[in-house]
Amino acid sequence: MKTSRILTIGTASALLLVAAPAAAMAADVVRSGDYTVAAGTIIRGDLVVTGGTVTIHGHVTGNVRQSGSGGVVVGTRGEVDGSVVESGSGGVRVIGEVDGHVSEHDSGGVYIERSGEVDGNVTERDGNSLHIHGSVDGTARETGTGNLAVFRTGEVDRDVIERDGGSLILYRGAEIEGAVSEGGSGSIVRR
Ligand SMILES: [Ca+2]
Ligand SMILES: [Ca+2]
Ligand SMILES: [Ca+2]
Repeated sequence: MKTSRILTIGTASALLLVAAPAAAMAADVVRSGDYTVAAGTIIRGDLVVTGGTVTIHGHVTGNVRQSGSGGVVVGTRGEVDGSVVESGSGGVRVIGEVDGHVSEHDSGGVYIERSGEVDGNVTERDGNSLHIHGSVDGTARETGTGNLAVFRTGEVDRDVIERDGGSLILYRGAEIEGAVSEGGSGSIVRR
């Protein structure tokens, strides 16, 4: 900028348009193998990836569905407006934002990191565990062999439910606004 004048809202909007990402994709995107949504990229619609890990540093306006080997990583600046559904081997790691639900099936786990935000429910099934260091606005549920742990920075606005093998582990400082429920062979452990 050569001038130091204060930008009007109109001018600022125009600049944002000029700076809009070059790689904006209109249709749903279907890929096989590892796939990365780069920072600044917007996928307008759903992203479907089979047989590879999908890493999101940009923005997906629809749902993200991953199947087969590989998992899903929503990076620090990654945004998913819809839900994330993962199956097959591999898990889900949320460091950025998911506006919908997170649903994991089969052998992997789910890790909501400290900066991670999920507006919907988080469900982890079958093998492995659900670890919450960040915020979940809906219900957190783990079924199958693993544990459900809410760490000291973790926040869950609705219920926390653990079933089957494994325990429900609640660290001091964890904030849970709903009910806490443990079923199956484990127990509620407070640390
Ligand atoms: Ca998978
Ligand atoms: Ca699992
Ligand atoms: Ca369990």
